[in-house]
Amino acid sequence: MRFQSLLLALSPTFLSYALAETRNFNFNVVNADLAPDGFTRSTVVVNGQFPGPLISVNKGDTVNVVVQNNLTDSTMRRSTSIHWHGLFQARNAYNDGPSFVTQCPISPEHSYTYSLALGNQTGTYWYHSHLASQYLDGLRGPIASIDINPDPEDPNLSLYDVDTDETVITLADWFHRPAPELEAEYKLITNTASAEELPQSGLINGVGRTSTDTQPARPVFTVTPGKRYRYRIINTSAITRFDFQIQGHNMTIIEVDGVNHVPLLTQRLTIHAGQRYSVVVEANQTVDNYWIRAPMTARVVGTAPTNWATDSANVNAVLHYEGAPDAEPTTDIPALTGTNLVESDLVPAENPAAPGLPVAGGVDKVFNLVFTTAENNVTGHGWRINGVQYIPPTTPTLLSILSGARNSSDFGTNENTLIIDKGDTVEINLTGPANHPWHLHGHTFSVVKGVNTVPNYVNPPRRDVAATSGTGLTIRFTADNPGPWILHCHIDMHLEAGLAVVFAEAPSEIASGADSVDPDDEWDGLCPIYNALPADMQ
Ligand SMILES: *[C@@H]1O[C@H](CO)[C@@H](O)[C@H](O)[C@H]1NC(C)=O
Ligand SMILES: *[C@@H]1O[C@H](CO)[C@@H](O)[C@H](O)[C@H]1NC(C)=O
Ligand SMILES: *[C@@H]1O[C@H](CO)[C@@H](O)[C@H](O)[C@H]1NC(C)=O
Ligand SMILES: *[C@@H]1O[C@H](CO)[C@@H](O)[C@H](O)[C@H]1NC(C)=O
Ligand SMILES: *[C@@H]1O[C@H](CO)[C@@H](O)[C@H](O)[C@H]1NC(C)=O
Ligand SMILES: *[C@@H]1O[C@H](CO)[C@@H](O)[C@H](O)[C@H]1NC(C)=O
Ligand SMILES: *[C@@H]1O[C@H](CO)[C@@H](O)[C@H](O)[C@H]1NC(C)=O
Ligand SMILES: *[C@@H]1O[C@H](CO)[C@@H](O)[C@H](O)[C@H]1NC(C)=O
Ligand SMILES: *[C@@H]1O[C@H](CO)[C@@H](O)[C@H](O)[C@H]1NC(C)=O
Ligand SMILES: [Cu+2]
Repeated sequence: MRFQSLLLALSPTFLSYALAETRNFNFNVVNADLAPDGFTRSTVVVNGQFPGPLISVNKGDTVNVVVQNNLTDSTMRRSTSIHWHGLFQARNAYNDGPSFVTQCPISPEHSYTYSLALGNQTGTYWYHSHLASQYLDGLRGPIASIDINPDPEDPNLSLYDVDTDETVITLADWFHRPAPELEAEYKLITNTASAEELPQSGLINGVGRTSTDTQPARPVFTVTPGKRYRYRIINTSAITRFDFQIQGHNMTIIEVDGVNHVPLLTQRLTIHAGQRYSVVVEANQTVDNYWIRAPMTARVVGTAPTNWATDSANVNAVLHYEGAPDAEPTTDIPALTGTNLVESDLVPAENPAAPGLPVAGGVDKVFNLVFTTAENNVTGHGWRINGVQYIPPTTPTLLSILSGARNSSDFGTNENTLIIDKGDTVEINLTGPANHPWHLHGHTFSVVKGVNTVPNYVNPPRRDVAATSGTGLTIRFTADNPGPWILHCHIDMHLEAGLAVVFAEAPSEIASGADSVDPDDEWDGLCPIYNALPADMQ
């Protein structure tokens, strides 16, 4: 239930203190045989379930997640690390999660506790493995600050009535073969066409179908006529994007990657890997059952490898009105109709301007990053940024900084590490093929130029994942969060094949002073334990 009237009667300041608490979660990372689309395979999952458990929290909470690594299946990675996608992690970069950027992986039969202070962040986030391509094997799940304690300062609280665990919608692509096998195949030097490894199915809240296997019941989202629902849609995919539409209903977008945006009505939307949208849907149509559709599209080039079996349009759920028959809609699944969301129409609710001056390059630092494919006989088929393929170091970037690294030249060439100073306004121009979704850790950024051809410095969308259009992508942010933050393509195979740079943001401030990052003893122990492992346990 909602406590809206009570909450609005209290002062926001009092509330943020009154509601903030410490919440503890136990994540047992295990191998489990699951069949989310009817086909049984061994997986890497939290507490035996896919998607992983919802972390339901309030503004201001501190979240402790004890990750126990109980992985045993040697066809997949045995170690692990978890990234908390979208959390800023101020002074807490050591708990951000990407292996070899901010930590060494958690070894089998060991545990590590991630302590996450949410600060003033609200909205919708997710977590996933950030070791090699392990999240394809299942380690992904949602985080949301929701219902029992809605953010009392949410400017759009009055726009919706229902926001619960049941209104979180995770979309995922699902693979039938283990990630290491897919990764090796993708990187083969003979894969000169850069052909993608493609999923076998798309899942909505962990349920999907393939045309060949048994057909699990479709997920059902039940609504009470007259109520307005805040659905939090999370694209946890590793490669595919989804087009999302609810038959007979429009959606009003109010949140984009944790940032409140001015309400925008849309008939459907495209959501890229890593992105989130909160939409309000009003259950004001004839009592009936309606199709929720999320057909997948993969950014495929070349000839797909032999495992291509995607039934890409068979990603459907049911919007069920109370009072309607307990059945699927009687109509055929309709084609997508109406107008799609145009990302550049989104306007942040607060302080919408991009940092810096409203002219190209009107910032303290400009990075022009050109990305291309390239092959060599050592690392195989890969991706390069300005000619460099990112290959993770054995010493995590954070540890190098704490040990004295300050300049780009203090890092290996393949670490592709770029320095920014505290307080810098930063512009990044990414030039390369379309539909690569770029994610920056530690920040949200202004999408100055995405699908729009004329840069918008006045009120561009603000988020933490944005895809390149045919004309590249220009983003801006302010360096107000010292830490090593990776910027990478969220198509997981591309990241593994080198499509990343790391920003060492304010390295001196990371090492000492009021903004410093001080890892605990448990973190200090991760590298020695991991480095002592035989290769098949890593
Ligand atoms: C994980 O391993 C720990 C330590 O060996 C054990 O105590 C625990 O029961 C295991 N949990 C699961 C879910 O396997
Ligand atoms: C949240 O806190 C961060 C870090 O202190 C600050 O930069 C940001 O402006 C705050 N945002 C809001 C909406 O208060
Ligand atoms: C929702 O929030 C936006 C941004 O603050 C504001 O412009 C709009 O008026 C709000 N709508 C309602 C119905 O409160
Ligand atoms: C998820 O992201 C992938 C990769 O960008 C994209 O192809 C897919 O359409 C996204 N899903 C949705 C529902 O937008
Ligand atoms: C959805 O929006 C479109 C465009 O504004 C409008 O024509 C249509 O009637 C709306 N549909 C519903 C069910 O509100
Ligand atoms: C249903 O709700 C939508 C979105 O709030 C609104 O645009 C539409 O006019 C409503 N339709 C009816 C029949 O009330
Ligand atoms: C960065 O991108 C903007 C917008 O596309 C462009 O106008 C500008 O020339 C680029 N900056 C540099 C230094 O190339
Ligand atoms: C890889 O090695 C083969 C055989 O030595 C050579 O013909 C080929 O040019 C090499 N390819 C690259 C990309 O270096
Ligand atoms: C970093 O490089 C700059 C310019 O090359 C140099 O002045 C500075 O001393 C270097 N700092 C360190 C810590 O090596
Ligand atoms: Cu990519």
